[in-house]
Amino acid sequence: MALDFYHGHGSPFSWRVWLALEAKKIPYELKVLSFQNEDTKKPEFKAVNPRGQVPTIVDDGYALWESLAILEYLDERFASGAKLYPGDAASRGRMRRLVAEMEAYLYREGVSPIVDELFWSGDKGPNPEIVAKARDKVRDELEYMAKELKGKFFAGDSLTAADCVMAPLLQYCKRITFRKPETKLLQHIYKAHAFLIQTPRESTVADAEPPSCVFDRGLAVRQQGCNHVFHL
Ligand SMILES: N[C@@H](CCC(=O)N[C@@H](CS)C(=O)NCC(=O)O)C(=O)O
Repeated sequence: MALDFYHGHGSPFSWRVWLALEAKKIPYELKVLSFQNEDTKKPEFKAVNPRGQVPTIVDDGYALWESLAILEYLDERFASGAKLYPGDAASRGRMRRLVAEMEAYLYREGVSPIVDELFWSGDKGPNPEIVAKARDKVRDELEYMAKELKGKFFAGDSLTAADCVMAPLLQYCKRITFRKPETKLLQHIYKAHAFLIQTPRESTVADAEPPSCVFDRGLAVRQQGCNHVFHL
């Protein structure tokens, strides 16, 4: 039975899981929730996930949320497709380290403060010092992570958990730069990851969806998912 995947467009956390489902070739039913309509706060969804957040999966009646927990679950539960945490204990330890570093430093100290300041600071407006510091952090972390690439992806030629976490963050940087060109976040990232070479630069709609390169099941899924684009 296909598992249910609750997704919201533009959510980098939700993308992680979408990429993983595709890379692992797991059958799933895409359930797109609209942030604008506050679908995530509706009682029927909170009955599934009391936090009211995407991503959430339901696998044969078992509900799970938190993107990183879901990635590990999918990898253990399904042998098909890409191995998200490949290799021996040391390799898997490295994978968990990369994911933890991306979450703690690239996202929490870099991308997130930029988004908070530039898009959610309301009447008081963005604090330029916070934005500048966070921008430097994004630059430093991307330089650090670029050194961790082993070929096309973080563990060679096949997509892993670290790639599922990195790609949406890079796309997020693209969307920030499209809306706020003065951040110039893009200039740091084009060499950083294989996904960026394979996604169009211009379209904000395309940039709010997962990259097409892992979608070997065709356009249907992507089109189904195109109804509500999350505008940063
Ligand atoms: N730590 C969570 C974060 C999930 C999260 O923050 N999801 C946001 C979207 S980016 C959400 O669903 N927010 C609900 C809402 O805004 O209504 C994870 O890794 O899955």
